[in-house]
Amino acid sequence: MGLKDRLDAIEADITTLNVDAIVNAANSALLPGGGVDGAIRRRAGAELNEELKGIGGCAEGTAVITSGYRLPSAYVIHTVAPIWAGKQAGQNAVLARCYESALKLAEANNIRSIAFPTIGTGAYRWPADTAAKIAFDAVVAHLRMSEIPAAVTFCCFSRVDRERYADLIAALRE
Ligand code: AR6
Repeated sequence: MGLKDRLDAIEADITTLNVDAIVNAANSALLPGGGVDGAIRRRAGAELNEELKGIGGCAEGTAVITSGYRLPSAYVIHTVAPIWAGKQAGQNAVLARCYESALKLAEANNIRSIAFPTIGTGAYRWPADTAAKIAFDAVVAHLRMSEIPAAVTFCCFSRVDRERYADLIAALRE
């Protein structure tokens, strides 16, 4: 299967997706938040809060895995972006590590299909185009090295974002 066949960009609520794992844009205390985290916790149910309390925290650029409870997806992989501090702050590698860490955890758990939201682009204020390039490059680098996960979905929350990722996929050289 070619690289492009393993990638997809959609506009959807990530909590509705029938994939093995969805990724959450969490905070480092793993405390309840808004945005995608709020949506995931609402749909998963209270057990997810309890499991996250037990884990206690997650450093920027790292990831932890939990059950998906009442979500259609069996797992949730939680990762934490840095809060955008401007172009000069040199945080790109940390945002890239969010994707790398999530994909490594997916690989370790034999997760075949995974969906990412646009991590960092909401409350943490990353410019959408900058974040998309970082996300895309990190995902492609992983897929070039590993067969697992077989499929990665960029789950966007706006048409503009979906088109941005669709353009990146279309321009990809195998
Ligand atoms: N499905 C897919 N994408 C969504 C959904 C959804 N249901 N809801 C929002 N988005 P954010 P961050 C998009 O703020 O910037 C949290 O409260 C949203 O439109 O969720 O990494 C945590 O607790 C945006 O494009 O994550 C942290 O404190 C993208 O998901 C902090 O916010 C990410 O926005 C993390 O901020």
